[in-house]
Amino acid sequence: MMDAEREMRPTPRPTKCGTHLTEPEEIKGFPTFPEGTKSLLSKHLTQAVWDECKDMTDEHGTSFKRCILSGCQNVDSGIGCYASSHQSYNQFASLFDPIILEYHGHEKSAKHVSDMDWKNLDCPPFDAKDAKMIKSTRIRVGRNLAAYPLGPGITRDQRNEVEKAAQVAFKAFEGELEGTYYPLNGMDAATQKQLIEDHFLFKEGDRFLEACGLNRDWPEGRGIFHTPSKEFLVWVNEEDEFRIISMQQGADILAVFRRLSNACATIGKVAEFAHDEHLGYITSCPTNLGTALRASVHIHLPYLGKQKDQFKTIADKFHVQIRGAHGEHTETDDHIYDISNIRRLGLSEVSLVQDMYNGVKAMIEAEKALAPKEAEWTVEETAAEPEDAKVEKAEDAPAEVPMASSEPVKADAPAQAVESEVP
Ligand code: ADP
Ligand code: CIR
Repeated sequence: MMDAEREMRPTPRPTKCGTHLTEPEEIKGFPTFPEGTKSLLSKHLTQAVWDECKDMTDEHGTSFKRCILSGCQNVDSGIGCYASSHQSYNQFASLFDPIILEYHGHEKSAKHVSDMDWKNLDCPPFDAKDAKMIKSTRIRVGRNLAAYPLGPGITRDQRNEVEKAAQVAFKAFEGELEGTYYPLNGMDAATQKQLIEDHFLFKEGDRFLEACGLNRDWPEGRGIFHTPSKEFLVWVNEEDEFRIISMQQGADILAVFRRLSNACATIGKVAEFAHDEHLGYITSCPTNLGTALRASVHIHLPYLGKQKDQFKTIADKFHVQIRGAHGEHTETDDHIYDISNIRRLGLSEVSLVQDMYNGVKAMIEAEKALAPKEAEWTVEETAAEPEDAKVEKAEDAPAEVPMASSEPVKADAPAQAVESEVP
């Protein structure tokens, strides 16, 4: 379009954001958010950024409007945007850069560092009695193939090619990493439900992912690889093309990290993942950039869980976040919390698992100090629950957990001050 022609066109009226927006093209004018919207998108999508990017597409043809639809539709988003390709982080840099800076505290000139050597982790086993509070441990990383767009921009054929490439790569796994790939397409409903309930498989229908195009053609091209023990798993074509997961019952964080680090070294030899010096591993959600690592425990904290302020203070101090135990955006109804590192970018994998270990250790100490002396801190023994906690079940929990509001950090705040609710 000629400049003169563009100047002749009337400026579209601002577009009100909300659930009525279902397609990117419906965002015609500058998006306006309801009062009280706290997403980083609403903060950093200025008129100047909009004017620059509104008609842009990335090198694969996915539009800027597609990248922001999630946050324009879901005004309760913490972040509100997804990248459609590695290149879109550069193409739409005027939006992504300030979001990355605010969320991660990672300057444009900063380099990402990596260290997945489990021997560098300082995590002596927990005392046997303390370890009983921890039900299970899980560490995952996200990866995407360098040769393809990210999920929001991938075509159906490309997604199926990624699934095929994944199946080839899985052949490299040996010993405790050897397993079988199960496509979601054709999996019976009962098996799928059980795998989700047992925390092994992703759920379907996330509204944030739906809006950015990540759920297209579901369930085709999606699946799960796992070992017979289900202690090592890989999700294929969910939010990222690969989610590599090590998990097991109990509190042995070192064993879980050792398994993950061996698995990543193995698959890294047969698959080329999208990566650069500044952003580390490239992921569709800007919150996961860098390590794309989330190390978590499911831990029973009936006393500390009741002390909201203290719980949140410890979480902030040790850079961990508190989630419900059934995945992101879930609540807890049995005093079991998901405690995980909140930082992802600019720090090594070892440092982030260390954050989680340190935070969990501090929470265990706080729980012991709050519990009556005779109490036993086990998941099974609900007798240890405080009396008022026993009657407070799911319907009361939402106001309490996750602990943090979704208020974004101040521009000068360090990354660790970011909300516990996302990612
Ligand atoms: P992510 O894959 O980003 O870590 P979710 O929070 O949605 O995202 O978790 C995915 C699944 O993994 C959920 O079923 C969740 O309960 C399970 N999960 C997470 N951490 C643990 C853990 N420490 N032990 C057992 N299951 C876990
Ligand atoms: C949001 O902005 O709140 C959602 N898009 C989720 C952001 C972080 N979570 C994630 O990537 N899993």
